[in-house]
Order: sequence, then structure tokens, then C-alpha cells
Amino acid sequence: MTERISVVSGGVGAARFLRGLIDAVSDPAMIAAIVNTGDDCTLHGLSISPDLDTITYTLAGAIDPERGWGLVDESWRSMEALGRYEPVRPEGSAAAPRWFNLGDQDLATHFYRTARLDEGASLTEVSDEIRRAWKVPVSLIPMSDQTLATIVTILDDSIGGSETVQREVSFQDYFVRLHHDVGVKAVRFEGNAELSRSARTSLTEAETVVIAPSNPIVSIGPIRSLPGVDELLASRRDSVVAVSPIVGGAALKGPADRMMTDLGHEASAVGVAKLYAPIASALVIDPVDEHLAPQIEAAGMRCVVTPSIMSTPSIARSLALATLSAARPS
Ligand code: FO1
Repeated sequence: MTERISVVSGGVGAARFLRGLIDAVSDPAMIAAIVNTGDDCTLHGLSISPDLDTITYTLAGAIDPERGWGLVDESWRSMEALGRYEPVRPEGSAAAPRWFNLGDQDLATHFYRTARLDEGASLTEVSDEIRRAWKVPVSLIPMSDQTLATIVTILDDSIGGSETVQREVSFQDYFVRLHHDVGVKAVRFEGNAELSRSARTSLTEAETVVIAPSNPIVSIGPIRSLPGVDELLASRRDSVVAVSPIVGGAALKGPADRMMTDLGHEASAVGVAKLYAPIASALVIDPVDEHLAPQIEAAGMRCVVTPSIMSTPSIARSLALATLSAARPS
């Protein structure tokens, strides 16, 4: 098989799917991942791209398998050393944050990315350099070379009393600092970012586009929010297939299920189908959701049933093969 495949990607779910896809095709060079950068952040003056790094480290076989982010066999001495400055940090200063854990080896990636961006390189160029350094055989293309920030309106009842207030926080504040353990009222994307040129070429020219099993709101959502992306996918909808990240009503990883419910969507493969029907013609679901097939088809998507919990490389490979077949039904 030598067709080009473009995978619209978030973090952990997409990374595991891509690993299966590499095992399923004859030439991984035909695969390109268009990666969410809506959860990128700057800490300690460093440019951090969590989803790009999660995919890079996973495909390099270097990810920490328990956490799903960061490097295996990591050490944390820099984070510990930052603790020295906490007693002297003035009230209101955000210096030396330790709620976002950057491992000693992981820091090298952020040092390199930051220095290259400061030299004027684009995020597309730097991401390609980083994936080459890790000998990752597929193209990893950031969705945009400009900044797009995911802003989450949370329901905050931590102030005390019976009052719940709404406030906007950055994505990593919501996800890491608050452990995504708060209600979500709204999600919006801030910035004048455009789909990167390489991402547009890949999404236009690939024979098949796969929407990876990633959070539809905060992983796929930022990519879809870029001007022209939904229109591009809708125009080639017959060759776009999505893999549901919700199995048996629960997210494969992270807060997608709660977030969908909070935002008024059904936390099920049917809810995913309703979100993706305008841009994809088929949805891959797990056998536990087979009974939902009529509702998914009523929502306008063909339904393909195959095990989708990627607990082993062999299941990930079978899922990738079934997904590719779903994109070109006989
Ligand atoms: N996720 C956490 O839950 N806690 C962390 O301290 C954390 C640090 C971190 C550092 C580098 C990196 O590339 C990712 C990191 N993540 C961490 C994961 C990441 O924030 C989220 O999984 C994604 O943004 C959601 O896709």
C-alpha cells in the first residue's frame, strides 16, 4: 500500500493510532500527521508543544507508557531544583512554576524548539527537525505556524460558600493545574492562526484523511477552527473517516466524555458522529457500541465496527487497517 494518508491528530490517542498505522502500511513515509497546537504553552520562557512531543516520543518508542506524556526513565532534578526559589518568589509572580512537569531530558526538546523559533525558524521546520532527531518515519506537521490558544471557561466553586463563578483559563491551566476536574461552560480558540501550508497540502492531496481518536472539542476542535479546514474536509468527505475516541460512553483517555456532556453533546459514539458528520463519511466504533450503529447512520455516517481500544500493538494495527478500509468501501 503506498497511498498518502493524512491523520488529523491530537495527543495520546492519535499517537497510539499512528503507531498502529505505521505497522499497517508498507511505507510510513506516506503518512503525515496534522497535529493540534492549540494546547501549546510557554513556561520558563520555553515554547512547549505537548501534542507534537507526545506523538514524536510515542513513535520513537521513548514515551513514558504509564503517563502517556514525557519520556520514559525520566529524571526530575531541574523541577526539584526550582523549589529552592519558591520561598523567595514574590506574591503574584508566576516565576518557576512547578505544576507543569518538565523532565530533565524533555527540557532539551523545549530548549531546542525555543532556540530555533527565536532564530526565525517556523514551527513546521522545527517539528520536522525534532522528529528527524528521534528517527520518526512519518511527517509531523503542526496545524499552524501561528499561535492559537485554547481558552476554557470553567465553573469554579473553589472560592467558598455556595457560589459558583465562571472564569476563563488557559488549556494547560484547566488540564494540568486543575487536573481537568472542574465543569466546563465553554471552549474558544484565540488567535489569527491559519492552517500551515504543509498541512493544507497534506489534507488536500492525501488519498485518505483519518480523524484520529482524539478529543473532538480540544484536540480536533482547534484544527477545525482554522479558516477553511471544515470546508476542505467537507469537500472531500467521502474519503474522510473518523475513529471514535468515546467507547462505551467513556473517553479512551482524558476528559472528552465529561467535556462533551458539559457542552451539551451526547458523550457517546453518536455524539461524536453528530460532530463529525459534516466532514467525514464514516465512523469507526468499538463492538461495545455496535447497538448505536443505527443512530450513527441516522446522523449521516457509515459505521464500521472493530475493536478500538489500543491496548496492544496488534489491536492498534488492526484498527488502522479497518479504518483505511472504511475510507474506501467496496
Ligand atoms: N500532563 C499532565 O497531566 N501533567 C503534567 O505535568 C504534564 C506535563 C507535560 C510536559 C510536557 C508535555 O509535552 C506534556 C505534558 N503533559 C502533562 C501532557 C499534556 O499537557 C496533555 O496531555 C496534553 O496537552 C493534552 O493533549
